[in-house]
Amino acid sequence: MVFALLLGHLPGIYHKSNLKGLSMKVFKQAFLIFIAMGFMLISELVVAHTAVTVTVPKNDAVLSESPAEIILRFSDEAYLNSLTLIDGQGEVVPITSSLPEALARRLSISLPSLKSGSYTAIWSAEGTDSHVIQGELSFTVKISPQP
Ligand SMILES: [Cu+2]
Repeated sequence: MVFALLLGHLPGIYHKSNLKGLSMKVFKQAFLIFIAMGFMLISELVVAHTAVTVTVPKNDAVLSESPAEIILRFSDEAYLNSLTLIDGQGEVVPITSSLPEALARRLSISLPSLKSGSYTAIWSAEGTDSHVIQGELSFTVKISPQP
């Protein structure tokens, strides 16, 4: 009787423990995948893509004279794809000088003489890992009238 009961339960126990072992294995795998994904996410954030570190003028700067140039400084070498300067009326201000073509950490864009007003430079650059970096830089020129 006890033997029969044991025998009857045995496959059940075996099956259960096997299932438990299997689900544990699946759980462990899922956990490892989860950890790996976490690491991938973190490394994606930590592995620094080229980023702009300093701009001249600074964003939102108020300048007493027309800036001679815009300087974009990057954490690593970058190419300038484009730079568009827009005035306070939304009109594109033509940049007469040629844009820098070389790969550099410091990109300088010579500006034409600007009159008083607000300006926004919209730029796009590309790091050596071919990720596109975009930014906007706004500044105001406030030239005090000559006495
Ligand atoms: Cu990148």
